[in-house]
Amino acid sequence: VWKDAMRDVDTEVTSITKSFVNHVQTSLARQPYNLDNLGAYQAAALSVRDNLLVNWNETALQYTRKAPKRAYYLSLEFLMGRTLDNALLNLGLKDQYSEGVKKLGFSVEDILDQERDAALGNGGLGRLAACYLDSSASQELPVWGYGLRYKYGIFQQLISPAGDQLEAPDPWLDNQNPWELPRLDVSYEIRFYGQAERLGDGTPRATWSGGQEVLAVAYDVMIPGCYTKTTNNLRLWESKPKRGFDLNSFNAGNYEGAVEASNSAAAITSVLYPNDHTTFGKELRLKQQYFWTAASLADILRRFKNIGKPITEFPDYVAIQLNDTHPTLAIPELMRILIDEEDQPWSTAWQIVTNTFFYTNHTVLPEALEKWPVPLMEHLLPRHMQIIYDINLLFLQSVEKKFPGDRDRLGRMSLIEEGFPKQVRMAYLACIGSRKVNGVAELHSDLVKTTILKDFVEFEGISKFGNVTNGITPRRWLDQCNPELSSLISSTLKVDKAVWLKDLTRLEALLPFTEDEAFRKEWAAIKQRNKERLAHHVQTTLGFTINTNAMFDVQIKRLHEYKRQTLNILGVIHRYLTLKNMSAAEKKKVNPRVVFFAGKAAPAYYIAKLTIRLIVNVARIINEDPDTKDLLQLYFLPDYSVSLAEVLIPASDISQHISTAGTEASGTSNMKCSLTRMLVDGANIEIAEEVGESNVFFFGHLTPAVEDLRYQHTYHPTPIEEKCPALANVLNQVSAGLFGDAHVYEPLLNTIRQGDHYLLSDDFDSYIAALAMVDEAYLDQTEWVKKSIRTTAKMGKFSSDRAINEYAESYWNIEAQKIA
Ligand code: 26W
Repeated sequence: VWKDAMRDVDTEVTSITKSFVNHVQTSLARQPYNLDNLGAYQAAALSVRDNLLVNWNETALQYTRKAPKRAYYLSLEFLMGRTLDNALLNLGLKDQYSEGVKKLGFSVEDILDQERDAALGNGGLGRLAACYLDSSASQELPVWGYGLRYKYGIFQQLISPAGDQLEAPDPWLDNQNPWELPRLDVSYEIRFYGQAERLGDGTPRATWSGGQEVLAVAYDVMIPGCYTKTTNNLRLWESKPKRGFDLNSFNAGNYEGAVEASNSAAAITSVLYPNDHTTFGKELRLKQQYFWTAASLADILRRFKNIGKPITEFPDYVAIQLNDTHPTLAIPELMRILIDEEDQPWSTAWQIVTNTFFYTNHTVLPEALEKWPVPLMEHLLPRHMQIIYDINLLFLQSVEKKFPGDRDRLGRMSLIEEGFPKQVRMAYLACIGSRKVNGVAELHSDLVKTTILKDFVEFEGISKFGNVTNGITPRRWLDQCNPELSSLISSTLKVDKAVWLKDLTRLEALLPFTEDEAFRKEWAAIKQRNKERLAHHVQTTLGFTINTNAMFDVQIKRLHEYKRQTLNILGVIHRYLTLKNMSAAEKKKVNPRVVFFAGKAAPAYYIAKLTIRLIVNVARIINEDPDTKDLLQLYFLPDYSVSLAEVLIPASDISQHISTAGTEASGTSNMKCSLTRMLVDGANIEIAEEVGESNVFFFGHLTPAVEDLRYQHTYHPTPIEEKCPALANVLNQVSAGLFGDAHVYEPLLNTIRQGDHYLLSDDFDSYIAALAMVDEAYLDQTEWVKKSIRTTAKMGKFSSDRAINEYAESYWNIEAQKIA
């Protein structure tokens, strides 16, 4: 329907060149004949934006007219990457634009390459939010995102000559952002600090006054669906001072004082916190969380009020998804509005709240569970702290009723953790304030229910707790980043990509083609060209020459001990040492391998940064060693980003997902790499269930064994020399300075020698054995390509369309809206 016969491509191309030239002259005020690629990108983006705006307006209008129930996705991170290519593909205009700009003397690739990533996120959680927006629009669901418009996104990663990670700011807005619309007319006043006083009139009401007030101003980002008119909205808030500056101070000659308030207001949305899985209890971060949830709720409430329904019907029109605990303050904030401003009784307010919110947990690592010090909360948000105490009191009373006299349980379940200082447990607040709670893969959701929220399952009943296995958008992660594979699939299946991209289970029809030699050849040839594309990229950006006849092995994700990049690099060293001891004849049988790492470390995460340094310095030695360099190469690619992932993933033969069992909630790059992968964690088990165990390489201990092993490490430690001589040897070589810096790596190596919390010494031998199996399997190229095809064919489940439909049906209760 979308690609209807009425579309006349020639006319489209002509109107594209017209609109392009028009934007060059009138929006950019430049001349078409001496335009550079950046100018061409801007003109093309503005011209595409015109298309999006028409659809975006119509979508908004229809939602307003029909007033369906809507869902709002609150996420502190949206890792969007680039927009132009995605928009062109979703609009079905890529070919027309390519031709149009070619006529004007540009290449579409060069133009696309000018765009800076919108990198308003750290890793998995932020990219998941971006995939869900794409799927919501593509599935025609009325879903809006709410986030913050950080002036600086995730830092740019540089690697110093010594191999250390350095961080530079990410000024992504410097060249202007054609994809956002400032909405200076949409703004809200947000209060901090001040005094809260209960009215004491028999109602639960209180007043909150004084303190600091800042403005939240809306910036809207269009989210086009794939082959549909539906174009949803991502609303990002920017902070601004309520008054430009203090005129009294200015007039009194105190110029610095005059801009101080203005600076502190602007600081709220100035930078994305670069921490993944760790909190530091920083006041500015808490300010960000409240600023964003308060502005979003005010906006949602205003829209609801326009429908003219009684406030008790709020949950019939609004579902709010909390992406991890970061937006949990929305719960006491909605209570505050309902009680203090709408004059609702407590029980009605709680009823509304607990039917509106849904909470997704993304990690069970204890250090990643957010807690805020009570004194900080009391100071910054005095009214919310009162409300949290009230919620807690009533909650604990009902627990006491169900489990009389169980004091331990009350202590465990309290929203307030005792200690100095006391802390508010945000995951518990999110849990009791929500209609439903879910994890992000079967294994992870089970762990949520049996570990961190066990008491809550016992108290509230199991039916409140569910699972929605993560997904990824096949538009970006197949069609856009691997266009040749996409067209091979369409031509082989004789199905337009408009169909299979929106119903990824159709890929199953590829299975019979595993037996088709011509198809397999083409499949392998595309992989080869993708490898060359990556090699070219590395050559031009870093100056390294890569052996494209080797197996490409990637580990691409945030640096974290639980993800075990260390296991991988120690495995590489083991391989290197083994190669060094081989005869020429033995070496002939070895399959060359290139190992790529990419990923950022939190700036204060010392051990993660040391891992990067080790990788870089091992690479330096290995890549120069004439004995081995044809058989083993190692690269750390700096500044991992969505755009770099789009080049790396289609080129990979194998991707490593080797976290300690039970620690990775889901993982999503495992889905993107849609070929052979490793270990028993997160969604990997479900991937193996789908694609078949023969197409993945598992190793190591399983989740139930982890606790026992850790107990052994603590109370009956065995020296590594005894337990795992191969690993001991590798550690000793590093200690001895084989890769330079003799003592520098000791703190990293000691995490394994002492405690070994992530069980490297337990899993090392079976890890090496699994890698050998991978080598073995790769030698049989026919079978290897079959594995690759089978894996892709069975990836249907991991489309984010499937995931978002589960949320829509089983959580939010919203329906698709056809935009005419
Ligand atoms: C406040 C500190 C903080 C910051 C970020 C705590 C926790 C987080 C995130 C929840 C970390 C994260 O990104 N988790 C990842 O979420 C992905 C999407 O569900 C999963 O695929 C990953 O397994 C999980 O680590």
